[in-house]
Amino acid sequence: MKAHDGMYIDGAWRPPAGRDTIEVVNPADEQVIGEVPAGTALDVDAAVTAARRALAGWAATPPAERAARLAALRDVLVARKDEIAATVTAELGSPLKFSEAVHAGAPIAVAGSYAELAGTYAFEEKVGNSVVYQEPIGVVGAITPWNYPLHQIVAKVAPALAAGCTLVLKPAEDTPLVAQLFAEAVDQAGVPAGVFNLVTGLGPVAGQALAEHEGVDMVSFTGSTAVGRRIGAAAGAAVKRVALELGGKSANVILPGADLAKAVNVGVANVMSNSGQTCSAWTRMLVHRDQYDEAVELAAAAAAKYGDRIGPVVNARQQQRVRGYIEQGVAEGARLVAGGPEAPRERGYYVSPTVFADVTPEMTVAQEEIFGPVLTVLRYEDEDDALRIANGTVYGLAGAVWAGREAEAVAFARRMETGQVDINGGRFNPLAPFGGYKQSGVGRELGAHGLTEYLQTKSLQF
Ligand code: TXE
Repeated sequence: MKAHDGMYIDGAWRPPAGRDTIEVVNPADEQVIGEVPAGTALDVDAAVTAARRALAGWAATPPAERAARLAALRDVLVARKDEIAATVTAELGSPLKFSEAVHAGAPIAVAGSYAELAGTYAFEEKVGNSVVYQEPIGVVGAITPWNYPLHQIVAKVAPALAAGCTLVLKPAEDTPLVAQLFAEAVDQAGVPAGVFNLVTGLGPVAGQALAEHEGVDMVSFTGSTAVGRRIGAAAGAAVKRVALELGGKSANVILPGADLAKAVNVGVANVMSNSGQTCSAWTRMLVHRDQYDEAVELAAAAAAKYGDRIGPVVNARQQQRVRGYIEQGVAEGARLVAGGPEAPRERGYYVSPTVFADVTPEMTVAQEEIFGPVLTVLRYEDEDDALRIANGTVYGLAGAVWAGREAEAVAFARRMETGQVDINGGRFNPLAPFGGYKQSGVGRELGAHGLTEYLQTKSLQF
């Protein structure tokens, strides 16, 4: 795979300050497919300096021109869609069809939505005898994970650019190649030098240097709750804006009267897609006790069909971690009805599509984010019990409700402590705000809410 040996800073690929590199491995066959430079605090500093220099010019660029650059960026991503899909498949291991539809498709939709929003958003508003201006927060440090590597990048970069901010991106070390491709796309789209900068590197080195840099006005982070907590604490101490998209343990609540087979099949597909590496995945299926046995049977059959169709998880560490959770589920008394801890293949970081029945709400597999193809099926007595279980984790990122009547599903969803709920299946909407209640995070991404995160407000009184 093509890889740059430099950092994209101030509109050009520049040699890194140090010599260390990071090997990029294809998790499907464990082959090294490229290497990228491991950035240091010096690279981060150079990138932040470039972003700060570019800030005044980009902030003063009329929104219509920022919108035009975003539209150009979307067009480049469309033109390079096949390359994006192939790159994500090589470094994340996801099946090519999924990479085309989701790993390339979603960021294109999001870039397009911000091309429109940048041109229509009310950056200036009259309120009584005041004029209220929405101004860019400044230089943004964006730190992204590997699970939806391009989507996570675009969900931060596009609204920040629309808002008039400049950025430094530190992408996940497992998936830096699509981040380099994205930097090329930004360049091709004619975004001025210094507005977007890329530093590849390790989290505790380059990531931490970026999060703690005093030239950064806002940190936008997506990743583990443990790292998010530290970044949030450091931002609090420095009194700087922070946006955190963290873990989830979302509930898929199937109310009596719903189409059970559909709800179960879509629910299983939701958890298995991207090999379970989705922060919003519906990893807890909640079923009424009268329908429980039937649902478990359907879920086991659906998971068995996935067999070889899902890709591996991203690396050996994650494979170990997921298999460890499966072992713990068995040890705590949950009943395996599909899959299990054994690696299904000798080569590649694969995990079998796994379903646990007889899961009780306090079990580790029902409380912690596993981030692998593992579904837990829980039994509830009545609606209040279902709600208690649904709300009974530290997380609150997403969820689903299925019911015979839509109004019934909506009423239940309104009582859930969570940021996004799909009603009877739902459909991805790039304009719908996405983000967490409770420990799933701070702030929202996507749509107008996502743009607001990168703005600060000034009012003039007349
Ligand atoms: O995440 P990390 P990991 C969850 C999921 C997964 C677990 C561990 O449960 O099993 O986290 O994944 C950068 N300062 N999610 O270890 O380490 C890192 O380089 C600054 C959920 O891969 O949080 C990468 O760019 N940055 C999640 C990013 O943080 C640091 C998606 C995420 O990596 C840093 C991914 C530091 N000290 C994992 N340490 C979601 N919400 O979608 C690391 N990083």
